[in-house]
Amino acid sequence: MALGLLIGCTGPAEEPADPGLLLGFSQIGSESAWRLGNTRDIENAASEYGINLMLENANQSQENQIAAIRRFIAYKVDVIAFSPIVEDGWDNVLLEAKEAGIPVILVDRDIETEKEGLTTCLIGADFYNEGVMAAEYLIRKADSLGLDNVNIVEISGTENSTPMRQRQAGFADTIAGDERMHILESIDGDFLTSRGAECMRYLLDTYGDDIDVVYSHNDEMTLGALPEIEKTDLIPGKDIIIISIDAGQEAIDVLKEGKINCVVECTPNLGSELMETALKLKNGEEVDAVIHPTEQVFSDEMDVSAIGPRGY
Ligand code: GYE
Repeated sequence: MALGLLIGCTGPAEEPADPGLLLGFSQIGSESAWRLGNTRDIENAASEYGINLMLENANQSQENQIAAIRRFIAYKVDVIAFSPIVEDGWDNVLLEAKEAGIPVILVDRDIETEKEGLTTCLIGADFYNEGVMAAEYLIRKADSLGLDNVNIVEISGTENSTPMRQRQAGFADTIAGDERMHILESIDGDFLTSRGAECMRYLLDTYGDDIDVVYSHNDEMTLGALPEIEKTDLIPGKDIIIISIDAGQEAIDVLKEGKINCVVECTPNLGSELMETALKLKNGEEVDAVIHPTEQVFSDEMDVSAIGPRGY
């Protein structure tokens, strides 16, 4: 008791004033270092801002996410946030939130809908630009190696998710004007390490040493694919150019070992923006429709030893 009082007295400077805001957040799952980092960042930001967070992990299931949003509505939270696992299928539950007068923030991924005003804004990366940056790296690499034909296999993220669609489109649009570039196949790896390995086994069985490039939509799938390449006589990073997205610590370590050539950053640190936005909505203020963090590219074009700790 005495200790509690003492801690209580150590200062309003450290203790955030309680804004009296209850935020319900439905997270997709725990499929990647990115996702774990994102959950951690949102939890930390909530306690920094003194916001009460009801966080639910949907274990990669849209049904679980819909059920969580319904619980948030029943609890009468002030603001709902969620990262939609796929883009479609949200209209009914979001109409229920709208009828209950609860504003909804999209975190990380977008939805597809014909209905107006179901969500207030999106806080997340510009996935299209990530695909563009990955392709621009590849074009520079092909130039520097003097390649005249480049066969690419693409291991893509969860079907119908925003990062899958946009990373694919940004990459495809950017290589479209370059006659050297050919996508042999795009295959669904669901953002998972195990699927990345399975996809790579299939691709190696099918195309063997015709493969010049692996473009993988996240680090986990890349990290699953690398050992499969190493089981053949092909050397990742040398015989096959490896391009990944996320830039979590493990992938950066492998980039430093030379087995990955390029990793496009996707930051999971969206927590502060989420809290700021939730507070504005609670106070009836306007918010920006889209908030994109700035992101960079890490590659063998730079001094990779200088890349600092990533934090996820
Ligand atoms: O790239 C992947 C995660 O939506 C940006 O989801 C996120 C993606 C991220 O599982 O690792």
